[in-house]
Amino acid sequence: MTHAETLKAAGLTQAEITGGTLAVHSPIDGALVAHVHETNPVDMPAIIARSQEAFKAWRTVPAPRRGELVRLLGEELRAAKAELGALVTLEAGKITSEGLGEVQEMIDICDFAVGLSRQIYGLTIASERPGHRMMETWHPMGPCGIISAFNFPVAVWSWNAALALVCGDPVIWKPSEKTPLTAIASMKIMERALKRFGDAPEGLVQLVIGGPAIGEALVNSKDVPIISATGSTRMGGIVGPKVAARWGRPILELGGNNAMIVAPSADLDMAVRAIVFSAVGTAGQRCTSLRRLIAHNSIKDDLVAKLAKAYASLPIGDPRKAGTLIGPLIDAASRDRMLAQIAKARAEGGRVHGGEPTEGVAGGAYVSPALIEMPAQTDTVREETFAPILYVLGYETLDEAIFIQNDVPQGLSSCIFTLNLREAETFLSAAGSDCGIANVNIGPSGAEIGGAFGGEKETGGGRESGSDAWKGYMRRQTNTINYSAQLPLAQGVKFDF
Ligand code: UN1
Repeated sequence: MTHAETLKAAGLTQAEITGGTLAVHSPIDGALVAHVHETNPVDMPAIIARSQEAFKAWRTVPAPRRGELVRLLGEELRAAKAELGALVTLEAGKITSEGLGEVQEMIDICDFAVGLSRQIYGLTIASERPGHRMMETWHPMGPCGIISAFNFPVAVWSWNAALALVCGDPVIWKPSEKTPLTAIASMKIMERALKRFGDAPEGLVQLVIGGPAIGEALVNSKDVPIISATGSTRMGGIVGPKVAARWGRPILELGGNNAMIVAPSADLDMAVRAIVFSAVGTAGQRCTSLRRLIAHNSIKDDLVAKLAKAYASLPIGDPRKAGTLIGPLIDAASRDRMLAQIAKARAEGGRVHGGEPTEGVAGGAYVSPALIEMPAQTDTVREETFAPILYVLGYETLDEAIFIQNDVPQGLSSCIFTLNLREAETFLSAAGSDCGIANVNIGPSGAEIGGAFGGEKETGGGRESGSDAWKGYMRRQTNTINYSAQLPLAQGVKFDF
C-alpha cells in the first residue's frame, strides 16, 4: 500500500491531512505525508470550558452506562484494527505485528474498563462510635488532560481515556507532534462510538494538536484537575511541578532504564529470546525496552556470544514487510543521539558490537542494534537513550547485581532470569528491585494491561492501566453516617455544654 492509501483506509480525509501547519513525516522513508491543522492556543480556554461543561453532565451518568460508551469504542476499534495498526506503522515506524498489537492493547483496556464500570467500589469501615457507619465513595474528578508520546501513539491515550471515561471524567488529548495522524484517526473511531451511544455530552472527548503552548494550557489550567503525561523525564520534570503547584494531580510515565539480571541457573535460550525482543523490539523505543543486561560473570561471555549471533541475523528494514523485526527510528535526530551515546560509551571503555547506520528504506533512519560490553555502570549507562542500545555488565553476587540494577535514576521495569527460588524471591522482595514492574523469567517490556503500569524515582510514580490505577482518576470521599440519637465524639473527647 502507498502512504496515501494507508491514510485513506484509516479514514483520514484530504481536508484533515492538507492545508495545516504541522508537517508529518513517515519514519519509514522520511516522506512528507500530511500537513495537519493545529489547535490555536487562544482556543484552549474554550476547549477546557467545554470539557468542564461535559463533566457536569457526565459525572451524573451511572458508571455502567458510561461503560457502554467504552464498550462501543472497543467494538469500533475491533472493526478498525487493521487500518489503525497500519497507520501506526506508517506514522511511528512500528513493524506490522507491533502496530496491530498496539491497537489490541487499546481493545484490551476497553474490555477492562467496561468491567470496571460495574466495579467502582469503596470500603465499608468499622466505626469506633456506636450507631455509626463509615464508608468510602469514589467520585469523578473532572477533565483529564492526556499528553502522549510518539512511541505508543494510541495505546497510551486509550489506557487513560478508557479509565477516565468510566470514572466520569471528560478527556482532552494532546498527542505527540510527531504522531497526530493516528490521533485524528483514533478520534474518528471514538466519534463513531459516541454517535452510537447517543446522548454523551458535547465535548466529552476532545483532541488538541500542537506544540508546547497547547500542552502548557492544559498543564496550567486549574480546570483540568488530572494531567496524565507520558514522555521524557525532562518533560515530566517541567509538567509535574507545574501541575502540583496549582494543586492538580499529575500522573507521570517518564523514562525507564530497565535491566535484566541473568543468574547462573538461568535458561539461557529463553533469556536470549527475551533479551532480543525487549532490547530491539520497537527499535528500542519503548519506555520498557531492555537497556541494561547484568549477567553473572560465569555465563556473561557465553551469553554475549549468543546475543551477538542473534543480533547479526535480525532482519532490519521496511516495517511493513513480513519478516522485518526492526523498523526505523522515529527520525534522524534520534539516530544521531544513538550514535553519540555509543561514541561516549566507547570512550568510557565500552566494547561495541553493531550500532551502525544501516540500509533500510531510503530516507528512513535505520540502525543495527548495539550491544555494548561495559567495564562499569558509567554515566552514559545511567542515561536513557531511546534507541536499541543494550549495555552489558558483569556481576559476582546477587546483592551486587541488585545494587547495580537499582543504581540508576529511573525505576520503571526490571526482571531476573533464574531457576533459583531464593534468588527470584529476593529480587521481588523489599530489598530487591526498586522498580514499578519486576518480572521473573520474562523480559521487562510488553506488559499486559491488567496490571498497574508505571514506575518509581525519575519514572514519575504514576500508575495507569489495570489493577486499581482507576483510583488515580477519581476523588475519594470518606463518609461517616450517624444513625443513632446521640452525638458521641471520636477519640473519647468530651464537649458537653
Ligand atoms: C511505553 O513505552 O510508553 O509494556 C508503554 C510495554 C507496553 C507499553 C509501553 N505494554 O512495553
